[in-house]
Amino acid sequence: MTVNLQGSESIIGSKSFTAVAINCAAKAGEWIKSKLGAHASLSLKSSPHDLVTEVDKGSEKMIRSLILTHFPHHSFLGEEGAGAGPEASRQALEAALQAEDYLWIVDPIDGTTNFVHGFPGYVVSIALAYRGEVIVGVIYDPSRDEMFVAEKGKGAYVHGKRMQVDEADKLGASLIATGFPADHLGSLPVNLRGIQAVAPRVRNVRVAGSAALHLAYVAAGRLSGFWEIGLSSWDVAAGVLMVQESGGRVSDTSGAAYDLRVRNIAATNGAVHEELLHTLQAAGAAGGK
Ligand code: 2AM
Ligand code: CA
Repeated sequence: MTVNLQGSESIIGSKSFTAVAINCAAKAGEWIKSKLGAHASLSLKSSPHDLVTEVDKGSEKMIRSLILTHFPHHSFLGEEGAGAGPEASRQALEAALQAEDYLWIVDPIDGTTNFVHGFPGYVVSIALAYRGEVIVGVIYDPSRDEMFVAEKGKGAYVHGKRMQVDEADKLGASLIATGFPADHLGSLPVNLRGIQAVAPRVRNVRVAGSAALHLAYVAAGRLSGFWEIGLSSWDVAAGVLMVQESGGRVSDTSGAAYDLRVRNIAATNGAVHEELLHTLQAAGAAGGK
């Protein structure tokens, strides 16, 4: 780690940030998997497409309490602690960024719709930011028992092996993913325009239902790129670091540098980045601010 644990930062056993993140993701992921097909409640958040179960809430509670046990002075932002909708998500991020230098950004289940339907592709995503810059990112996929881990400046790994983005040098040789967030009024039409423009130009398109998993797959070289309009910080923070540490490129869909406030994201192997952005922009599919 470039940022060291100091004094009161680590209360129990001086565990590293990354070790705590991995431990939380593994524990929460196993628990989520044990609840597959057995969740009791299903609530709607901002719309009928925006689902939450008691398993999302339980997972967040478990992760939060473990993290705060180790790092009681850190700040914590989780999807289920924030209100529903883009504005609430923006406000929750701003408040959390003001609070402390160290901020944990957690999606307790990314891919809740998959989880509810028993479709593999739901993950736990945990990121740690220091003064707004992501320094640790962990994504755990319990269906396939895959732990993706990235540390700023130290690379990204899966199954203990360093990840590397793929070598596609044009969209025509690329497998590209996107997604449909719950906001059907704002994001859906833009994402559909994007698909219409991108699909004829690429080898194929995948829509697996979890932004975090898509980003981990870009890092692992299983996808050449991913874009999506209307995401929140917890969907992407861990995966963004993973792509960067695997030699890829991340920006917003207008080409501006990534920061935690970015909601319209493009992440690729680097080589196909400009072509993807141009395709989206030419189709009016890059979204607004
Ligand atoms: P979730 O499963 O945690 O809700 C699917 O296209 C991706 O969009 C998933 O990563 C999903 O995360 C995310 N997503 C769904 N609804 C969203 C919303 N209202 N705001 C931001 N991201 C959302
Ligand atoms: Ca999410």
